Amino acid sequence: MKNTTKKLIASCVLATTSSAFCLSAYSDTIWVGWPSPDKTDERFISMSGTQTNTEYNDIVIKIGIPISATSFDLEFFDGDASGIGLPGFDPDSRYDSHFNAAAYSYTLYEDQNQTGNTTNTIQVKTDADFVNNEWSTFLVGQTASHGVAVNPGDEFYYYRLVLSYTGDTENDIFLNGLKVRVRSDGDSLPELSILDKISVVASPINQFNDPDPTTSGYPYDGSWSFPVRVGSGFNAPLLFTDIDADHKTDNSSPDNTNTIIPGDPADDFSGTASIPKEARLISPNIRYTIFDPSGNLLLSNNDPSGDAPDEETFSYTAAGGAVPEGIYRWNWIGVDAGNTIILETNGELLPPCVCRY
Ligand SMILES: [Ca+2]
Ligand SMILES: [Ca+2]
Ligand SMILES: [Ca+2]
Ligand SMILES: [Ca+2]
Repeated sequence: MKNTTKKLIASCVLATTSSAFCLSAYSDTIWVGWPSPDKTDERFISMSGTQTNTEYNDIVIKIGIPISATSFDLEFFDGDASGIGLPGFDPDSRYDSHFNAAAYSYTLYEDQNQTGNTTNTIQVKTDADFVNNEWSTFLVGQTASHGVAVNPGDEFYYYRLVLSYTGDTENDIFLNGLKVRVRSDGDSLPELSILDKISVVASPINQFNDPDPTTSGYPYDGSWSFPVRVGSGFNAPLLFTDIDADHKTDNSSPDNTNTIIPGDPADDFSGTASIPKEARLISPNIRYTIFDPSGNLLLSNNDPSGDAPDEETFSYTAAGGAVPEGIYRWNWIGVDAGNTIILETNGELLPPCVCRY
């Protein structure tokens, strides 16, 4: 796709008469979120389909709750999908753009063995269970252990969260922005990482209500920095695939197998006599760099993918054939506000924001 314009805590108690403080089962109030636990940074997971010039994928998030924890909380920001279409028109809606769209299903499974099983469902909710433009509860005080034996060496209780659109992904008009965050008790932090593909976007999603770069104090600067974790004994090569970056010319690709599909609308669209310049342009032209765990530059790509279904892949194998373990960095700049990009890697895509609340 697509830029979006063209289409449409802890429990708190009053301690004294003059102040309040929070008492919690948790040793701290640190939330780990994807893409962040910050409701003000204007960055989102996006779920959308063919009618918004993008590619639909279920979003699958691996959740690790430390073995030392006894319970955890899981929340969604703007898990609703109130949208701007009819029926269900909501003039105050944020971060959703819909027209007669169906429901979203959000399901948490036990997945200790990381097999993708769907036999042990922990919780199911839909977009109707969540509020607009705020955090709300998916689970609170959930027992960390889920009744399944952990494997030798496991440091976490593993869960899998699957976000799905239940309607026609080819023909329905829908774009749902949301965030996910988790916290647990004990001394170790929980983890969130992406399995399969992830689509991200910065506001505006709802062009009538969402902040954009012309808004005072708008925080998004067009950059995303994704950590990609590679474990020991990784089977080479390490793959980085981007889809729907909407590069304006799309003349090349890292794998030299490029099909030229220019962005529509293009990132850094500079306007024509009849079509004004995009209000959401963030310079420069969309691009990315990739660094290895030692900080060495592996690739500088100034011409990522064009419009969906265009996709491009960079394949990395170090000298000698192995892929060293550690945290790689996939750094994007110039990603216009409202431009959805889809990312996929066979490493573990960790949250781009390391800020914690
Ligand atoms: Ca909303
Ligand atoms: Ca939403
Ligand atoms: Ca740009
Ligand atoms: Ca796009």
